[in-house]
Amino acid sequence: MEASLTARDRVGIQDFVLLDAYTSESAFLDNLRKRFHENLIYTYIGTLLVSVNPYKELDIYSKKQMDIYMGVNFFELPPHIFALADNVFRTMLFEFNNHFILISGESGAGKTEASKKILQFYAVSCRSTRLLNNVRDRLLLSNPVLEAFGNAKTLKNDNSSRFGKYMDIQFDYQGGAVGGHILSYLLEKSRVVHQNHGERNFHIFYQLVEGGEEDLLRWLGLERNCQHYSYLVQGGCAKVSSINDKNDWKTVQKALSVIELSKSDIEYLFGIIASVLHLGNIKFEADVRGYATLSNNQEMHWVSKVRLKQTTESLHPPIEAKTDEVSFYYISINHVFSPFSVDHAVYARDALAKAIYDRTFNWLVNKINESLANKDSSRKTVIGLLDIYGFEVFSVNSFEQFCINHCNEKLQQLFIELTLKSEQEEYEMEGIEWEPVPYFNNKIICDLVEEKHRGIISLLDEECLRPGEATDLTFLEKMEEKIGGHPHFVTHKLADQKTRKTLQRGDFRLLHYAGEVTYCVVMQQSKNPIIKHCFPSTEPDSKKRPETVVTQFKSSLVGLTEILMSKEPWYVRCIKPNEAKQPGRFDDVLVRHQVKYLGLMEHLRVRRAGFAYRRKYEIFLQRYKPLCPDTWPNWKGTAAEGVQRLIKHLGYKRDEYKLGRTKIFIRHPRTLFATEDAFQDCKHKLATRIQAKYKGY
Ligand code: AD9
Ligand code: MG
Repeated sequence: MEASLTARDRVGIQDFVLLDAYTSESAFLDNLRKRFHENLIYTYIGTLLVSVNPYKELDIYSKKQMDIYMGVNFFELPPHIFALADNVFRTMLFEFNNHFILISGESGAGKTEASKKILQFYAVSCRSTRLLNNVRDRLLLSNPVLEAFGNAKTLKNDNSSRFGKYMDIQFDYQGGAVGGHILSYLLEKSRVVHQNHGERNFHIFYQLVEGGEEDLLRWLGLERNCQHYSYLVQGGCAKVSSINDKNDWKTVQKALSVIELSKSDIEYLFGIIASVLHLGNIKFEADVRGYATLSNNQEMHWVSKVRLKQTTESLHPPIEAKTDEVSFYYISINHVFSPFSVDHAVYARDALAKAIYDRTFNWLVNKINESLANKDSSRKTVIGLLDIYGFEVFSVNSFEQFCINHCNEKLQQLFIELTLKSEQEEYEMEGIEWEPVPYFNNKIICDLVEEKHRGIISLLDEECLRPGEATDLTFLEKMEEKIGGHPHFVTHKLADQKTRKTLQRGDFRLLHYAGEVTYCVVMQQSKNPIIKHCFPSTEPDSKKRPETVVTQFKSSLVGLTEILMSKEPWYVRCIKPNEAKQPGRFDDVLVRHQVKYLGLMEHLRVRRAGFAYRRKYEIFLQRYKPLCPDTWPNWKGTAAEGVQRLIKHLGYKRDEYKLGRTKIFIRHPRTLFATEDAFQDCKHKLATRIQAKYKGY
C-alpha cells in the first residue's frame, strides 16, 4: 500500500488553513505527526508558525537554506523559521514600522533555538558593511554569553533559560542591522545556592571550573573539581553528557572580547563568580552562646582576596543602602554573623550569593547593551524577539515557578487579545459579516494573580510588609479568605475530598491555562530577624517601602506588554513532542494538550473564516496605485473608492476580499503576493525607464 500513498498523505499539509477537516483536533494532530516523522517540523496556520522540537540536528539551517528563503514570498516555499524571519524583515522594510516575534511554548519546546535561528538569519540576510558587521557579530555573540550566565540544566531542558529575554534588533532604512537592545526579566537567582536533584547551577560556574586556564584558577583560588563546591553539586549532576563545558568556556571567552568587555572587566567578572563559589563553601559553627562563627577562615580569605567588596561596588546599579541585600552584604563582609544563629548565618550567606549573582547578571546585560548601542540618531525600525522561560511544572514548585508561569499566562493573554479577541472585534467594527469563534480567555487567571488589592501578588505584598507577624499560614488564610471562591484557585481546606488528597496543607494550586500547578507557600523569610531588620515596621513613609520582587516583576511585565502592543505581532508556537527529549517520538497525549492550551484550534478557526491580510485603504492605495492607470499618479477621490477602482483593475475575485469601513481585507496571502509581485515588476520597469531617460545627460 505504501507505494500508493500520495505525497500529501505522506508529508501532510504545510498550512493548516488548507486542511479539509479543519475543525477536528485529531486531523490537526495527524497532520502534525505525519510531518514530524518526515522531519518536517514546521507547519503554518496562515502566517503563524508551528514548530515541533525534533530533538536532533536537521540539515535545514545552512547558509544555502538561508539563501533559498531570502526575498521569496512566504507561501512559495515549504514552511520554515527563515521564511517567517524573512517575511517580517521585508514587511518592516516596506512599511517602515516596528515588529515583534513572540516565541512561546513550554520548557524545552525549542523557543531559544528558534530565536537563535532567527538572529542567525538576520545576521546573514541584512545589508552588510564593515561597520555593520561589528554590530552583527555582537548581536550574535551576546547569545552564548547570556546563555552561559542565565541558562542551566533543569529536569525539562539541558539548556533551560532561567531568565526572560526581549531583544530589539534595530535596522536602518536600507535593512542594515545598526544596533540592538536587550531587556532581561527576573533571573532565577535561587539556583545559585540551590538546585533540585538532576539539575545544575548556571552553566558559567562549571565552564570556569572545567575550562578556566590554570593561571586564572590559581589566581581565583579555585580547584579544577566541581565536586569541591557546595553550590555546584546539590543536584548531583555536575557533568552532563550533552554539555561540553570546556568548549563552551572558550566560546564565551571569545564572545566576551567581541562584546568589548575590557580585560579588567573580565577579571572582575570571574572574581565575582569565584567569590560566589567560595561563599558557598563557608561553614559556620555555633559558639557557646549559640551564635554563628566561621569554622574556617580559608574561604573567607578567598572571598576577600578576589576583591568582592570592590567588585560589588563597581556593579551598576550599586547595591543600595536600604535594601535587604546590603545588610547581608555588610554582615558577611565584616565577618559579623553574630548575633545570628547558624541557620540565619547560612541564610544570610546564601542571600548574599544570590544578590551578587543577580546584580552581576544585570551588569552584564548593561555591558552588552552598551556594546550594541546604536550611536546614530536617525530613525530606525526594530524587530523584537521575545524568548522567555517556558511554562513548567515540577514535583515541587516555588516562587520561581509562580513567576515563570504567570509570565507565560500573561503572554498567552496577549496572544488571545491580539489574535482572537481584537481580530474578531475588528471584523465587527469594520462591518464585516462574522460568525464569532468561541475561545477560552485566560484573563480570569491573570486577574487572579495580579488584580489590585485582591490578587495573589497584592496579598503577598501585604504579608511581606508585616515582618515578624506574617507566616505561611497567615498568607494562606488570607488567600483563602479573599479569593477562596475563585474557580482557578484551590487549597487543602477548600478542595473537595478527592482533590484534598493531592494537596499538602501549606500548598495552593492554580489552574493555569496550560495546566494545574501546585505551589508551596514560601514565606518563612518573614520569620527571620534579618527581614525584620530590612523592613522595619516603623518605616517613616510607607510609600517609600521597597518594592517586593514580585511587584517589580509584575511592573516589568506591564512594561513588556506595552512594548509589544506598540508593534506588529508575529508568532512562533513551539511544541514539545515528548518528555524524554528523544528524537522521533511523538507523544499524542502530550502534543494534544499543548495544541489545546496554545489555542491553536481556535486560531485556525478564526484564520480559516477570516482574512490573512488587512490594510487601511490609504496605505494600500498609496503602495499599489501605480498598478492602475485610473489611480496613478494622483487619485482625486476617497481612498476607499480608489482601492475599489484598483482591485477591479487587478481582477480580484469577489470571494477573495471584503471592503470594511476603513480597511480592505484580503482572504488569502497569495492574492496579495500576486499584487506585490506586479508592483515590484512595475517599480523595476519604472526605474529602468528613468535610467534610460537620464543616460544621455
Ligand atoms: V526553556 O523554556 O528555556 O526551558 P526552550 O527555550 O523552549 O526551553 P530550547 O530552545 O532550549 O527550549 O530547546 C531545548 C533543546 O531542544 C535544545 O537544546 C536542542 O537540543 C533541542 N532543539 C530545540 N529546537 C531544535 C531544533 N530546531 N533543531 C534541533 C532542537 N534541536
Ligand atoms: Mg529557552
